[in-house]
Amino acid sequence: MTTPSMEDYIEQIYMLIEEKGYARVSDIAEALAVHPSSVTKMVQKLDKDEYLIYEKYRGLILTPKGKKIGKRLVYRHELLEQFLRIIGVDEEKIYDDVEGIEHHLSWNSIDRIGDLVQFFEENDERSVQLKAIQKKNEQTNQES
Ligand SMILES: [Mn+2]
Repeated sequence: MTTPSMEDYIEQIYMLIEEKGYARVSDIAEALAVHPSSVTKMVQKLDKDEYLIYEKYRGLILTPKGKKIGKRLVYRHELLEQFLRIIGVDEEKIYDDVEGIEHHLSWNSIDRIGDLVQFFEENDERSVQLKAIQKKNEQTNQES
């Protein structure tokens, strides 16, 4: 089992390796806004749990198990951003809201949200209808 904190690290490491080809302790620390010593500690735990292989002077690589979960965590983050965008959440709130909820939903909920995103993507008219409801509610709220 992974904890929310472990998930943040694996997600970030996966993204760094995708973008740059490697993930240094200093880059991870910067991305997560934590002290490098916290990164070293977590990386050692993730090594022990076989999510990655860490060698002090050679950097780290994800194991197949780490890669698999990393890929799912990045997918989950992106899906939730898409979901909040579709339902009309303000752009500047989306990232923080996803960070706040992503670790607390079951994969069952994630998959159902995936269905909903697909439901909206398959027919633009559905988004138009949702926007019409939101506009109506906005007007009602202003009146009361
Ligand atoms: Mn995230």
